Formats: sequence, C-alpha cells, structure tokens
Amino acid sequence: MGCEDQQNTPKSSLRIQDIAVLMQDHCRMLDPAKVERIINEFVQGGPERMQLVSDFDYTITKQRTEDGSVVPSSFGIFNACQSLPESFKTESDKLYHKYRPIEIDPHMPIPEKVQYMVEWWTKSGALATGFPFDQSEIDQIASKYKNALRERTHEFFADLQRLAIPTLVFSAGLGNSVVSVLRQANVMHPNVKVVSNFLQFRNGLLDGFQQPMIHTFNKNETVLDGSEYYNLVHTRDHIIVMGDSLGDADMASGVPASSHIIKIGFLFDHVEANMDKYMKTFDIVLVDDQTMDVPRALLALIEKQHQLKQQSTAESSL
Ligand code: MG7
Ligand code: MG
Repeated sequence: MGCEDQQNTPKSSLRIQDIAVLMQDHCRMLDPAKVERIINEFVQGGPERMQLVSDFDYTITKQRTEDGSVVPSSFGIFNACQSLPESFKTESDKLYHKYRPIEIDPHMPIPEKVQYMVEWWTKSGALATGFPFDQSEIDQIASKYKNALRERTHEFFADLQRLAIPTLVFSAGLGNSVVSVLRQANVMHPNVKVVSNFLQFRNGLLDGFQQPMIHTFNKNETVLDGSEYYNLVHTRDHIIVMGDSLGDADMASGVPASSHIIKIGFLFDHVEANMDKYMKTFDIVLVDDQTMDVPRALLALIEKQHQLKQQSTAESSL
C-alpha cells in the first residue's frame, strides 16, 4: 500500500550518512532528514525531472581564490572597460555607495527595498547611455576571469549537459559579462540559459539595459512567467538552487508548490554572524567551499540510478 511505502523507506534508498561529500565538516544541514528525503526523490525521478537554477557572481565564480586575487562581479567587469567615460565611473561609484547599504540593510523590509533597487538599476542604465561601446571590451576583461570559476565547474556543466538538465544562470548583474565568462570558460552549452540584464544599443550607441530589469528582489522564476524558458522547465519539478546570497534561495519561487527543491548556499563572508540565517534559508550550507563537488555529487547519484534503470530496461527487452 502507498502509505506503507512512505513509512518504511525502501531498502534501496540512500542514507545521508553514506553520501561522503555531505558528511564533510564544512557542509552543514539544519534538517539532514529532509535533504535525504529529497535526494531520494531526485534519484527516483531521474534527470528528466531535474532543473538547475544558479546565481552567477560568487556562486559560479569563486568567493576566494588561491592567490588571494579579487574576482570582479559581472558589473565590475563592465566598469573596468577602458572606453567608459570618466563620469560614468564616478557616478556609478556614487550610486553603489548610496544603494548597496540599502540592499543589504538587515532592518529595512523588502517591499521598501524594492523601490530603491528599481531606482538603482534604472539610474545605472541611464548612466550607460549615449556613448559607443563594443562587446569585445567586456570579452577582453572577462578572459582574465574564466579561470576564476569554482573548481570542477567545467565538469559540472559537462554533467548537466550529458544529463540534458536545463540550467538557468540567473543574475541581477550584467548578462553580457556573465555570458562572456561562461563562453570563454567553454561551459555555455545549449542547455544553459542566462537570464540577466543585457546592454541595449540604439543607433550604434549604448542605450541602457534591456527589459525586463532583473534586480536583487525580483530574481525568481515569476519574472520568467510565460517565457520560452518557463515552458521548457515548468514540468521539471525537481530543482537544485545554488547561491551565495540569502535572496538567491528564492530564485525558484515561481515554480509549483509541489516541487522538490534543494537549496545550496555558499557561505564565505562573516561566517559566524551569517550562519543562523543561512542554515534557515538553505538546505545545505557550504562554508568556504570553492568547488562544485557537492552539486556534482547529487548529479552523480541521479545518473547512477538512471544508468541502472536503463540497463534493466535493456535487459528485460532482450
Ligand atoms: N549592482 C547593482 N547595480 C550595480 C551597478 O550599477 N554597478 C555595480 N558595480 N554593481 C551593481 O550582481 C548583482 C549585484 O550587483 C550590484 C545596478 C548589486 O549589489 C547586486 O546585488
Ligand atoms: Mg552572487
């Protein structure tokens, strides 16, 4: 009977203590039983039901590099372009110093923050208007950072492609930089879609960002409603979400409530002060982990079971 199945976990199901990567000291879970249950759902459902949604800045790129060099954000890559007018740099810095504290203010309610964020992205788009600009400038700077991706990112994207898992890279940053880094790192496979803010051109001059604006607090699948990508993934109800900021945990909030979601949070800054919130927000919290090993391990479990199923189907049809 169905209810019996739920109570008595089948013998073949995975136990969390047997998944070595999840037992590492720096891998924290508030509710390991929940993670175990969802992993078993993922493994049973197979790759056809999976989708991945990931942030870009400091989630696909490293939070800390071996040689201590700083990795710029996607907006940072744009700002480093030599041909931008001097006034762009000074004005854009001013905006950053005004709005960044609001973005991360732990006391201001989110609805109030939203209007400020819309203001920030709008003013930033207005600054990026009225002068010539060439994508090759971004490409040149991005080429320096294609090695700043987490260890095993290349293998991770190859896994996702092999398993035909739709992969959404969701960024409130600058899409032109995101795509440029991913391309030059050779991970921009056909199953990868970048939803972000892209530069717009008019009469050969820069003309701000294309619509819809993606800011910190609308970065979820509700902005994709009715889009081509939404149609591709809305039946994929097994979701891995990855991010380094608390807001990233909501990236899949537009999906049906019946979905199973594992949220992986990469925590690096102010570990002690942030730990509580990260533990409550993400199912798996990785402290100073600069690799893709944990998400890869989840995919490996899914793939292994999938191969077993395929083998047994092949054998039974002999
Ligand atoms: N962020 C948002 N805006 C800007 C901008 O115009 N310039 C710079 N340098 N940074 C910006 O990756 C998304 C993050 O980028 C920051 C409009 C915000 O902090 C946002 O979370
Ligand atoms: Mg980020």
